[in-house]
Amino acid sequence: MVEPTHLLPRWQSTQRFLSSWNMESDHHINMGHRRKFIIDTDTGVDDAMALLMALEAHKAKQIEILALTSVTGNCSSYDAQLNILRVLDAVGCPKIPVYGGAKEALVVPFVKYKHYHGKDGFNDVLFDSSPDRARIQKELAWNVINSLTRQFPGEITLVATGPLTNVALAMKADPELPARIKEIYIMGGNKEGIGNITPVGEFNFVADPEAAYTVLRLTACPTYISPWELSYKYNQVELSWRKEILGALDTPAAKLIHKLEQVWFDNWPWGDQWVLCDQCAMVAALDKESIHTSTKHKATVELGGRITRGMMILDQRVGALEGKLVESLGNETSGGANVIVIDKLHIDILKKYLHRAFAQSHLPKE
Ligand SMILES: [Ca+2]
Repeated sequence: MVEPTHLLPRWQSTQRFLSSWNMESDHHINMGHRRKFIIDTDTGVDDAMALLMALEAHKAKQIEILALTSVTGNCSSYDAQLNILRVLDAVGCPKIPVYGGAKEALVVPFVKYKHYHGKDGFNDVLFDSSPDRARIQKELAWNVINSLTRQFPGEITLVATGPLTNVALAMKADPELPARIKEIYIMGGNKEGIGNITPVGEFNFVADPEAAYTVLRLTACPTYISPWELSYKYNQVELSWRKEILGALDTPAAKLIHKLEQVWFDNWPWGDQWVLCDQCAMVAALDKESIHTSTKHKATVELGGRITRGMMILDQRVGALEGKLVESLGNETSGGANVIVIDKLHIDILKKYLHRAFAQSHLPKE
């Protein structure tokens, strides 16, 4: 379908990004070119699964992970680094560089009253050994995001599965960064005002609303949002499939996730639904064919509000997508659509990537 030009999102006004939006060109990329990834993570349990999905694709040479950066969210950035190393070691990828990142939110430090992933992000389960922290690189997240995108302009897919603090800092540190990123996949925000940490707020956006606001305001490439509603309401993967099919796998990757998730399974509140968050953003990043339905929106993030701080706001008024209502939004986002909200995934493709992630060997595929 040829879209009317007045509905084109702002990134499509820049010719250089046309190729990253075009499915035909994606097919070409998947056929011969190894896509480059940076993954920014506040490594909780769902981040660990998302990382395993990416690492399997890395080992299969579908993608190349250039850097893993940690951010404070589900746990401290410090603990997130250790968790990343544990995941890397489970699948034989110890050489992928890991970088530290923001220790707190941009403006208002986030105070957690409930530790859904335990205090350490990995449900406080015990391990026999601990990876060597000397493996953490000296360079910091926002610097490495900027330096790698300078090295590979227009080539890097950025996947953010935690609060957007590092990404916002990187964009603020170098205003040219948004033009160098190929595409961004974010787990965060909400499209129907359904919350998980506040009545109307999703955790990653509420943990650092100013960072989410900044990234949505400055982004200049196709920016995919995997919102809480996709995880909670529109993505029905059965817990019984998780337990019977994935539960039967005993690779080191599967054993790691079994151990982490068991804490939740002992007191599971979601019935026969296996709630997935970062995994949804990751499968979309790995394989666009997994996106069943998506909608372009002009989005921003509420920074005030007694109850609504951190809520993602979609401007659905007539004229918003064409960029005609800039003044009435206080110039928060210039132009029209700035995000693509993922409304629904192909569950069979999501399951395929999850199964590959759990089933992968603990050895590198070299
Ligand atoms: Ca996360």
